[in-house]
Amino acid sequence: MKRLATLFCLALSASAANAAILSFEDVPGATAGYYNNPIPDDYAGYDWTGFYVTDTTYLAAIRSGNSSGITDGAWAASNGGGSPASVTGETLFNFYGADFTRLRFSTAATLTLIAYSGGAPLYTDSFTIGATPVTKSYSWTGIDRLEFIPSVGTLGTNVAIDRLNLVPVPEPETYALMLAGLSLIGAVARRHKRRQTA
Ligand SMILES: [Ca+2]
Ligand SMILES: [Ca+2]
Repeated sequence: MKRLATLFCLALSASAANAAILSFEDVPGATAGYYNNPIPDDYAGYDWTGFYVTDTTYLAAIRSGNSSGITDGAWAASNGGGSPASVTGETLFNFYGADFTRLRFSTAATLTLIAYSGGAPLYTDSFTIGATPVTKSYSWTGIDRLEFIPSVGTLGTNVAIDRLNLVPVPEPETYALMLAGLSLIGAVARRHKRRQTA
């Protein structure tokens, strides 16, 4: 009985393996000290457009830059060149927030986030980004695409993004599997109890 419960918990945690705060520490092919490491498609189960990663080596060195945009580990994502960037899921996901920092230039800048499902905008928010990180929290559920659109300054607006909290929405078959596991545990527990009372 105990072993069955353990197995069930293992299966549950495996199905939740994608649920994570992305810190961009493990992007394949990224070179330290280089400013434009693209995030490849399928990284963490998402497709990335206009997204790059940079590390402390680079961020500490760039002109008027800072490394404070990295709020966890040694790497952060950014919209290379100050352009809009987006992340797309192959299935629906929830967006719970991220840390945002303006990487360069002293002019005030805003960042607009727009979340879509099936091409229809569901959620949006705009806020000022500064040279110190701001942690934003959301509960944007059931989306398949999230856009990050910076206001365009003289030289573009480079935004560091770290601790990006994206959680896949479980698919119906995952729920079915969980239900099956639960009823199996229930059945075994009942049989166990019958045997004890017999
Ligand atoms: Ca990081
Ligand atoms: Ca893909």
